Order: sequence, then structure tokens, then C-alpha cells
Amino acid sequence: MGKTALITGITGQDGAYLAEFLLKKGYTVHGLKRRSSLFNTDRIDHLYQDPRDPKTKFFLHYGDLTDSTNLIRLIETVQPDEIYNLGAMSHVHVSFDTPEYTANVDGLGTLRILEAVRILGLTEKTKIYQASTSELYGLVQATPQSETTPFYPRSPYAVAKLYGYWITVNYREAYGMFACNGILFNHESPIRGETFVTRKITRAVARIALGLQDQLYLGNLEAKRDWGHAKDYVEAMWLMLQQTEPQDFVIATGVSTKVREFVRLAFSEVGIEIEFKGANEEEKGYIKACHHPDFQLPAGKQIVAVDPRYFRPAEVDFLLGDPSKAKRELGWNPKYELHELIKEMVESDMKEAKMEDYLRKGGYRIHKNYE
Ligand code: NDP
Ligand code: GDR
Repeated sequence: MGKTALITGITGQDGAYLAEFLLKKGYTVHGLKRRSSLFNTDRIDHLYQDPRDPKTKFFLHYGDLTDSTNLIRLIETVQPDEIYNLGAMSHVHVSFDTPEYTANVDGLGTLRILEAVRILGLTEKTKIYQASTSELYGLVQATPQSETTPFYPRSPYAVAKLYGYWITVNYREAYGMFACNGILFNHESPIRGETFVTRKITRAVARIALGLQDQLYLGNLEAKRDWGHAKDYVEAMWLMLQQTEPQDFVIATGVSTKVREFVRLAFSEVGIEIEFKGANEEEKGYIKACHHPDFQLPAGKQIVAVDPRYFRPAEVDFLLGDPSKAKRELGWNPKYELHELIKEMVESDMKEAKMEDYLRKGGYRIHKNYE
């Protein structure tokens, strides 16, 4: 008999990659999805299986991390061997606008999962992965950041995740539950949400190259992040739950890059050399040269600008992870380097932009403003 997993946040970037990964390993996968007024399953539609078919191994259930009754009923029905708690209001900037909701979902949501497992008497059977984050480190105390670096959260999101982190540790110590925190540094992919900086950039690169967009407006270009590929990171989540003892692990690449450099690398994927002038809120990016024969973009054209609306009330300036414990104890090693990640993202966004261009030229109206 294969194992059964329950994934909260299955419609998100990581949930989609993890579901695919576990199905390939022979798991039966159950996912929690929120009710929304439009379909929200784009990232997992390719995994759909007919629930009427007795051989089906992929099931979706309506639910929400703010609803204990729903979580208890679902966990009782599914009897999971492993729960991956990936559901969250995951946007750091938005958490300043919705702090209470973020605390409820990201903080208390974690408690609700742990309590449900305890109430149902599943503490011996069910292993739990908690999606913790490098945002916990916040204001730099030391670099590179490891499992022993002190936390200093800098946003309602990070403070909520700090509760999630400690309540996971507490239930492990208090009730002997197999519960682990994965302290994951930023990880991206072609299915990354469009309002996170990497995807916003790669999408703009493709749309600017095709003349569908004039400018890319960004916030703090000086911020540094340790960016990896989501595909590598979901494997680490699974590995944590296959160990004999529950432990917390940092998952990162060990390389940190400025947002400005990510912009430069992404434009260079389509042959556009960019140079930056000005400082802080006045900073702008201009085309130095365009080497791609298909794109008619003149040197000197401004294509990047800073918009102070994207600055955060409190920023996390510098994240750099030390994944040596995960490498040593889990045998985990990231397969992707940053340039490969950027290449894959730009290629995928170029395909989408070409489709958009085609539809527009065919007279179809498309209204999608992501920022
Ligand atoms: P996404 O934003 O892509 O996905 C978040 C998921 O959570 C979506 O499925 C979303 O549903 C769901 N969700 C949101 N609110 C609720 C709720 N109230 N109840 C149930 N589900 C909810 O995030 P990622 O896939 O990038 O990240 C996965 C997890 O890992 C998150 O917890 C995130 O905070 C954490 N993390 C992410 C990192 C990264 O770099 N990607 C790094 C470290 C941690 P819907 O689709 O309906 O919006
Ligand atoms: P982050 O990711 O906050 O690290 O959280 P995001 O991509 O949103 O920001 C990274 C850095 O880029 C700067 N930045 C901008 N960010 C956005 N979104 N939009 C902009 O226009 C922009 N311009 C500059 C930000 O200020 C920041 O410094 C992500 C999420 O996935 C979290 O859920 C996860 O926990 C952490 O990564 C690890």
C-alpha cells in the first residue's frame, strides 16, 4: 500500500510541484483548495484524475486553514501518513495590509493542523511538514543564516510564521509528534505567483521584448535574496519526513544576488543589455544595446523604473542561507543554478507573452494587470 499525503496550499507554486513529485512516488495525494469565484487550479489541472475512477490517486477537497472543523473532518477522513502545511497568505508586502488575516492563516492555521492531528489521536501515524521561511531571519543578525541563527522577523507575515515555527517545535517536544520545520529560502519557477519579484521581472522581460509593455516598475533593487528552484525545494520537504527523527532544516543555495542583478540577468536572456542610472527612488534602467534580431528596441530607451509604492514599511535586506546540514543529513543538493532558473522562467514567460500577442492581434481583449 502506498502512502497517503495531505497538502494544504496545493493550488500554489510549491503545492503543485510537491503533488506531482508525490504522485510520481506512488502516493495518494489529497489537497485542500479554497473556494474562489473563479477556478484556482491552473497549476494542478494537469494532475487531475476523475474522482469516480476507483484507481484515482489525486483528490481535492474544499477547505480553509481558518476553519478548524473543516480541518479536523478532512484529516479524520483522509488519515494521512504525511501532512505538508504549505497553505499561507504568502506575500510579505500584502501582509502589511492584511496583518490579522495573515496571523490567522499563517500562525493559527499551523496550530489548527497540529491540534487536529492530536485531537484525532494520529500523533503516532501522521508526520507534519511546516513551511517555515528565511523571512524569520529578517533583520540581519549573522550570515550565512543557518538553523542556529537567531530570528528577527520584519513583517506581519514573518511574525505569523514565527508562531508557526515555534508551535511546530512545541508540539514535537510536548507530544512527541513527528513535526519538522523546513526553513526555506526564496524559491521560484515558471509557475511562481506573478507578483513576486522574480516572476514580475521575467514576465516583464518577455512582454517588453514583444512590445506588450513599456516599463517594469519595481521597489528596492538593493535587496539580496538566495534564490533557488521550487522543484529542488519540494524534494527537500519530502526528505525531511523520511528521516528517523524529526528535525528542522535550512534549505538554500548558498548564493545571494541583488534584485538589480536579477533584472540584468533576465533581460540578457533575450539579448537586451541594460544599464542603471540614478540612485534609490530615482533609479532607472535603460537599454544599452539590443542584440536580439527579432526585437526592435532602441538603445537609450528606458524600460525599468523604481516606484516607491513597492517599498515595504520594514525591509529584509540580505538573505543568504547555509544549507550544509541538509546536504549532510538529508543528502539534498540543489540541481538548478540561478542562470538556469532565470532561463527557464524567461522562456516560459516568452511563450505566454507570444500567446498574448497572438490573441491581441486576433482582436481579443486581455485585461491582466499584475503588479
Ligand atoms: P503560494 O502563494 O504560491 O501558495 C499559497 C497557497 O496557500 C495557495 O494554494 C493558496 O490558495 C493557499 N492559501 C492561502 N490562504 C489560504 C487559506 N486561508 N486556507 C487554505 N489555503 C490557503 O506560495 P508558495 O507555494 O510559494 O509557498 C508555499 C508555502 O511555503 C507558503 O506557506 C509560503 O509562505 C512558504 N514559503 C515559500 C517560499 C517561497 O520562496 N516560495 C519560501 C519559504 C516559505 P489559493 O491558490 O486559493 O490562493
Ligand atoms: P519575499 O519575495 O518578500 O522575499 O518573500 P518577493 O519576491 O516579494 O521580494 C523579494 C525582494 O524583492 C524586493 N522587491 C520587490 N518585491 C516585489 N514583490 N515586487 C516588487 O516590485 C519589488 N521590487 C523589489 C522586495 O522588497 C524584497 O526585498 C518570498 C515569499 O515567497 C515568502 O512567502 C517567502 O517566505 C520568502 O520569499 C522566503
